[in-house]
Amino acid sequence: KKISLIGVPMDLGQMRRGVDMGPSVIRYAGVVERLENLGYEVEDRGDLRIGRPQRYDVKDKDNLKDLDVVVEANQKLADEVVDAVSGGAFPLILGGDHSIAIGSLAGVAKDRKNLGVIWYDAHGDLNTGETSPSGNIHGMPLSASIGLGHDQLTGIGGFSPKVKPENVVIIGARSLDEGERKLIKDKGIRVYTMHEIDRLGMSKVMEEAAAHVTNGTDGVHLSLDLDALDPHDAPGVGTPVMGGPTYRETHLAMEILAEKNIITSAEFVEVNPILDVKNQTAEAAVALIGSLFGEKLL
Ligand code: DIR
Ligand code: MN
Ligand code: MN
Ligand code: MN
Repeated sequence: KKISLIGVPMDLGQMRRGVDMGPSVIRYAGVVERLENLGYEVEDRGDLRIGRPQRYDVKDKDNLKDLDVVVEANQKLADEVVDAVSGGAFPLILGGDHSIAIGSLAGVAKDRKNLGVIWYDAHGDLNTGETSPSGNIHGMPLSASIGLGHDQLTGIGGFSPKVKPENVVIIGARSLDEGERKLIKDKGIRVYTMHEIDRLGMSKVMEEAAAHVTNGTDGVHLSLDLDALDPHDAPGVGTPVMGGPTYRETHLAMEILAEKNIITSAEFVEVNPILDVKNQTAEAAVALIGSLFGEKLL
């Protein structure tokens, strides 16, 4: 089984510089060796070349920061994912900030018309330029992928939407903006907030989530924002929120996905080594990737 690794050194979707080093530190933490030890053939496609704005964090009239460079990077990523998939590989994308999910999903959804998505995140990433309090595009990739927001974002890959709202599950949410809450209700998006995780336990949540995203779908993409984890376990992220699932609970989530063998593409995003403690967050990402790909102690 072949895995294509794609690095996306992009930090323009949010305000904390440094998340562009994510792919590098995740490699440093040993992702290739970890996967090879599990028997996978790993093709490291290296990092995409990402543009730079003349000045950072400049919002356009639609409340979108660095839109042009973000769009260009995502188009490149979509093409790279299509190329990896055409060679029969599992695309594993390393961020970069979460705005890159737009390109990942554009690439993957090209031949999966009913893609399921697991969005493991402290946030909903369901803003648009109209609802966003920040103008940061990393708070918008899920809405863009269901066809909402600026047409340069929804149009990446040349088609829209990439995903149907009924095929999406958000897990770990504990920070949602007003417009995101409204959208979740209007579109009937399944969300397991920390309340449900506390009440049901991660095991039950993952059973239900897996059933939901495989119902009538032809593949499942896992989009894992490291800020989903409790900041105690993943301090190296730009927008930490207290009270998240632990390292252990997140391992369990990955192990359940591995057991069910339903994930067909994945990305790990928002690792920022500048904000981290001894590369702990990249180390966590690599350990979680191990579990997702079937690593077991015995
Ligand atoms: C916030 C933060 N909802 C925004 N979003 C983050 O700016 O739209 N997403 N941090 O990962
Ligand atoms: Mn987040
Ligand atoms: Mn996110
Ligand atoms: Mn984020």
